[in-house]
Amino acid sequence: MSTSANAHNLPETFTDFKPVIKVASPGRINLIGEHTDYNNGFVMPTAIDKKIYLEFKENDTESTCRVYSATYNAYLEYDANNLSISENSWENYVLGVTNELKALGKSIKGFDCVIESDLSTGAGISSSAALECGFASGLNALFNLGLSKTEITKLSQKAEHNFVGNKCGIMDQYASVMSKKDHIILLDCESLHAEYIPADFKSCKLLLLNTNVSHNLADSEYNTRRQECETAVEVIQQKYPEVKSLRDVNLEMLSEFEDKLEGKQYQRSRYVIEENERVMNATTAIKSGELSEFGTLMYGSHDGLQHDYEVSCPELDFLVEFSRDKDYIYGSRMMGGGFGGCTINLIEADKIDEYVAEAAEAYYKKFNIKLDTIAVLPSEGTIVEKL
Ligand code: GAF
Repeated sequence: MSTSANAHNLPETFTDFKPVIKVASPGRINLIGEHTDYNNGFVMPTAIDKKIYLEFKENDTESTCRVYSATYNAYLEYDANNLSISENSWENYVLGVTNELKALGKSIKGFDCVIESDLSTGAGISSSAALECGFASGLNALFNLGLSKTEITKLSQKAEHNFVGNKCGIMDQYASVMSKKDHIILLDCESLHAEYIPADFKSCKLLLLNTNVSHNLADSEYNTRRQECETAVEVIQQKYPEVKSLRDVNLEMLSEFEDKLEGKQYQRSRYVIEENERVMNATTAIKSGELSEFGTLMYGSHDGLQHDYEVSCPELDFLVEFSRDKDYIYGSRMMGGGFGGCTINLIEADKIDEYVAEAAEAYYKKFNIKLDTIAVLPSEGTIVEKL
């Protein structure tokens, strides 16, 4: 990895950088199961072949940490023993991970790190988790911290809660670290039990269409949705104390609380319960090769996210609608937290070029925004190499 020092007076160490650890940390897609992870439910993600690459070496200082993003030509220097939240959001992923390592009592000395990426940000393919998990995995290897992969996913999630302020679930970090090439994961977000299912879509491929919008509601609305679900659980617990999360609630039970739940808590909860059920049905459909059934569930997921959970946006809805009457597209839905980013589509491989041209033209006509495609393959989770 070569570095360029144009906009910064980078320390000399970066002009002749000799790393000892190299990490490839992937983004993720999610086939179905959206906003279910923080409700202890089920998701179906996998890592993709678009990644963040990080290289590390010690720098012989007691606690000076130097991080250079070659992709963004951005430089951060901080003291591992004196951490505080930054106003630059990307810095908080790095600072947050360092903070969680310290909170676990792990000893970190000074180091230099160079980051490069071919993972789009703001596209809903989880560049955040890739950065957190990649950074944590690199420091784990550099300082022999002895953390397991599961510990890395959990501390990265905590970093996002405590430094970035996004109360995310565990899906993105888990997928980024634990995925297996050519497989998707059926993940139980309560037990963290993972079933690896071969990603066999016959003559179809997964295609991401990037709206190239990222509405800034995303973080605040995300935390509000989480809060609505947790409050609903508190109300349900008054009658059913054994209920720990919406995962333990079925639609019949929920209907008893229709009048007691405030605001939109009822429709949010109904969506989560139905989405968990869709993930289970999608698992059966994929295992038995029923792609039409799987696609129908994808559309059902989008409808719930659009109308009940209300985390979609006009650009995503337009693309999903555009696909509905095409018999070579089995399913389409918004993916990730929402309010922008990508749709994920299950489409006959030989129709991709034709469809993308048609969709891009219609999308540009409607929104005056360029539509991008991101070709993805189910890939291996974080790879750490000692050089
Ligand atoms: C974001 C979060 F980070 C995930 O934890 C998950 O909740 C997802 O939105 C929605 O399914 O990617």
